[in-house]
Amino acid sequence: MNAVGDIDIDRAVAELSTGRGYLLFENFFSAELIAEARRSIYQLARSEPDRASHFHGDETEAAQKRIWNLPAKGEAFRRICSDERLPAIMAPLLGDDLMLSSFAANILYPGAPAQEGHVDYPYWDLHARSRWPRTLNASFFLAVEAVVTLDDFTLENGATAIVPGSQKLAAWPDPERFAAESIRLVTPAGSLFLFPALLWHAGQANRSQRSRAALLGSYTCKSIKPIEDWSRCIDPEAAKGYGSRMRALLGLDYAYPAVMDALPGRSSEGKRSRKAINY
Ligand SMILES: O=C(O)CCC(=O)C(=O)O
Repeated sequence: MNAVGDIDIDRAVAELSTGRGYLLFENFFSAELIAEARRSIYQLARSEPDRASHFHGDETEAAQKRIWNLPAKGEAFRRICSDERLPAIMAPLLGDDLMLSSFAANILYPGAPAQEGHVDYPYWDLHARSRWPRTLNASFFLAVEAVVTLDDFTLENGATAIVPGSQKLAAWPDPERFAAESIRLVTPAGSLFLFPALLWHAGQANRSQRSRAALLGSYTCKSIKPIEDWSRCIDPEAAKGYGSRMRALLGLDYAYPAVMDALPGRSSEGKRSRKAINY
């Protein structure tokens, strides 16, 4: 079996691509790591102002909060997003050189409204269909999403809604179909759920008395421009201390885009070249 820990990679990839389009793992991360990440997120939420969010219409009085650029904001976040099991499951879909496109937190405070059903493919604007190639389809995935629950996800507090199988449609969700076919990912804190960014999904309204927080990781293949511009978000000095997996996910050691004029005069790519420019 092609496995990492007790996860059968081939089955996982089949489920994500041609199956139900999502995987849910309870207790994926240790209780200590989740507690530390949760503490940091609520602390950051107290110290940071409201930040840009999406799929809440023109809402200005946010009852939810985004904390962006998490790789720069603590070792716990770096440990979570660079956990070796994530690239092991995603690599068959996104390639070994997959990168992190965004790693942020979403906090839904009591009273937070539901998002509209959407896809992240790999940005947020597939509703503007003409901005994307006409032939775009679901034959391969440009991004995979990883949601890490920091609080229990319940029906009352906004557990994410998804439509199983919708990753095969490569289409913006139809609201009526979304309402009729969506299910909720009710799961305890410390869970991970994975889905291709084409799966129809949306955070739901928080009708409880307590906040609901999650980490949202978006992973993409290397030819996609990440949502968060790591070259400007991450302090290069601090990044010298990051592990090699983390650096690779941030694309810090990847050669392209390159100033080709600055490269040495040799053949550096192709099967017969001794060394690609990024090795
Ligand atoms: O927080 C959630 O439940 C999902 C959030 C989401 O899908 C998004 O912000 O794109």
